[in-house]
Amino acid sequence: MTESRAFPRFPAGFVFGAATASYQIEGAAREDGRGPSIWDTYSHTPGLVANGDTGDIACDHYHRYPEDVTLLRELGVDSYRFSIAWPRIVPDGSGPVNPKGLDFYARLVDELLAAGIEPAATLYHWDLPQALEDRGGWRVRETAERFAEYTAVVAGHLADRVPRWITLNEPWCSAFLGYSVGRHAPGAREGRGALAAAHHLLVGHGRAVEALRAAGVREAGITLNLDRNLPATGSAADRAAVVRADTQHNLVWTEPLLAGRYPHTEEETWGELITGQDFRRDGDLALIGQPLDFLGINYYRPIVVADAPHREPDPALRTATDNRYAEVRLAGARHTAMDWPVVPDSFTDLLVALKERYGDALPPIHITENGSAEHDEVSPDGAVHDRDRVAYLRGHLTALKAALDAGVDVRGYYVWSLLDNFEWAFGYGKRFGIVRVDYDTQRRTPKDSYHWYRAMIAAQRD
Ligand code: IFM
Repeated sequence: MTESRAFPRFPAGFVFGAATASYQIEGAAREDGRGPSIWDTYSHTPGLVANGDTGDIACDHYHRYPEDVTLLRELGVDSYRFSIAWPRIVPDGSGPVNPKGLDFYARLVDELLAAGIEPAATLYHWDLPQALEDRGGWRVRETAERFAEYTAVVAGHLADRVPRWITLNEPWCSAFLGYSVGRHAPGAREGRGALAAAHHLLVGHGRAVEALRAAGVREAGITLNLDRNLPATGSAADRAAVVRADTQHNLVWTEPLLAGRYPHTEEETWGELITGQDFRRDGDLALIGQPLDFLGINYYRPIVVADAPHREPDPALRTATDNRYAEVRLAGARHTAMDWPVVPDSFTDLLVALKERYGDALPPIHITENGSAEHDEVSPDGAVHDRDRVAYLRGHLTALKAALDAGVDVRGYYVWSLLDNFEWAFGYGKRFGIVRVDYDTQRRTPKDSYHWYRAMIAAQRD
């Protein structure tokens, strides 16, 4: 599967990569001194994850990383984005550092460098040490301080070999899926607790950037899952619903990070939940809004929203994601195995709109995740002919190129994901990999999308 039809062409030096995350692939959950994380607790709580799946073994990447680096090398990527498991480094969240945890990432980094692949490390992809959650988790400011300490330890060991660092992955998920919707660890359903978590994640990001700068890293950034929110109709009510959805998903992050302010639409979005809050301090905006070398964006789909009443009538019981809008299914679009609509143009629109809003304050962008879960089947020939994923990748890379042509400064693209893996509350049932993982044998099988992506990268160099 090497047809070169319609490969988009990117500028010289554009970075092509693949991404994964620690809890989703590593396994070895109780090995070499790793402490428990909130995802161990969550996944081991009956009924929370589909099929009772956990990350205990996952893709066994902890032991099989040389084979996975070989897959990356043969793919021809410039860079590999992985995440570091905080509970491997500081098992109790504070206090003693675990040298075996540091050793694992040093070995992985050395293996990547030997294969000619630039490591890109994410410091927090949701596996908070359980001990910190027991002391309040992201609801409390102390967690941001512990995050800065952990960052200093890791960067102190790896800054000389890892050029690109991402503080947080998708803080929206940490704050709102974790502390409001309850579909991610730690599984809370709160109002002000979730808003405090959002703020403390940003404070933690700022403190981590300081630690990364002190360690002399080449590039520091953050990854956001920004949403393209579209109104269900042209009505004023639906357009106002889009403003609330944008505030909750996007502006809560981009305004402090890129414009040095809190969203001016936060009161209409959160009402009493946000007024008189006491978690913000003088100086926080300057800390959060430090210049970044890049902004990471994870993009998968647009979201269609319509005006709706609060789900919870009693304001005292309301969660932070109860913002008077409802998601509507997008008619006419193909939907992936996640039931997400496939609309590549909205990827271009999101990036162009971001540039229009923030202008020169927008740092260079790396697309740190993009990909699709599909209903993969192993053919009698042993291959996985994942045509829908190939079409998704082709469409989104073409849409990305359109954003570059429109003047958006995008420097890199990482496919999600190298491997099929633990898709959080969906368990192993949803497969995002361009490499199939047979969870019984741990056998890796590159899918057609892997071969397509490899040919696309190779074509850039012709
Ligand atoms: O698997 C996740 C990843 O951990 C974060 N971004 C979205 C992916 C697909 O849901």
